[in-house]
Amino acid sequence: MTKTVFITGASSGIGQACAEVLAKEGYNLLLCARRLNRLEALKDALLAAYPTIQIHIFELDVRDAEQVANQIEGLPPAWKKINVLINNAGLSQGLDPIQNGDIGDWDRMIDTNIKGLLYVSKSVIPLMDTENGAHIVNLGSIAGKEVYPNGNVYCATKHAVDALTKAMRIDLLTQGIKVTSIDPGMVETEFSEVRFHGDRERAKNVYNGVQALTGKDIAETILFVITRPAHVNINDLLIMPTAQATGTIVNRK
Ligand code: NDP
Ligand code: 8X3
Repeated sequence: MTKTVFITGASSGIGQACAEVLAKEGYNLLLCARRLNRLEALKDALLAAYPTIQIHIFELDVRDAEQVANQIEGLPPAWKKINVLINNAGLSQGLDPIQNGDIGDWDRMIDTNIKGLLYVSKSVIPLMDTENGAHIVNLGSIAGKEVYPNGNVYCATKHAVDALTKAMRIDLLTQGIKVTSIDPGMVETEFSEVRFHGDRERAKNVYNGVQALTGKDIAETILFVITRPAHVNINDLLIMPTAQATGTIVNRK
């Protein structure tokens, strides 16, 4: 049976890499993000490479509770059996001491990383195909395991994701839905560019002298996690570049 994976934030970085890796493995894909043009290009490229799979894309801002409910409720019937939900959409905005923090940045992180993940999960859980294997994979972070200078609100949102992953595992236990947290250190994506509000130079410096993880590294890890036997669940997986020991201790060459 071909399984269906729902990926939020598939227009870039880790989410896009998950789509690429899972398409190659023959999964059908439900892909969403705000930038529909990117999803269209990704869909075209993946279908050209893997013509036997099916892909459905749609525009979604996970911060909008009503839009999330309506879009998921309005999915074509054939897409209403979901095996894997990858709650990947997320962002960091700003890297300032809390006393200088920008309230708009705080709101965007809290609304996306915590509330967005909750809205999507609430709508997708009733559609999960528990008979054939159902799994929720939440993108946490090293920032959900420790707190680093100026990381304050972003770290708080990822600590919340950590708590929600544990809570989901308890609440969904009797439904047989697996729940996993994937917690990466530095992954070179558009993440830092978004954190620094489009300052590409500052973003590039984050990865200077270090071989960061790639989106593909994380996607391949997620593939491993979702292909364990039915009786095996990986609860939590912290994955770092070899050159990174903690959120801030990095061996740069
Ligand atoms: P990118 O910026 O490359 O990708 C983020 C994705 O999230 C984009 O597809 C973006 O799509 C989507 N997104 C952001 N806001 C929204 C929204 N409101 N509604 C829908 N989609 C949204 O970053 P990454 O790939 O690195 O980040 C993916 C996840 O991994 C995040 O949760 C991040 O916190 C986490 N992570 C990243 C690490 C890193 O070092 N890069 C390390 C640890 C965790 P669009 O803008 O089109 O809506
Ligand atoms: C992203 C990794 O170290 O910038 O979650 O917080 S870090």
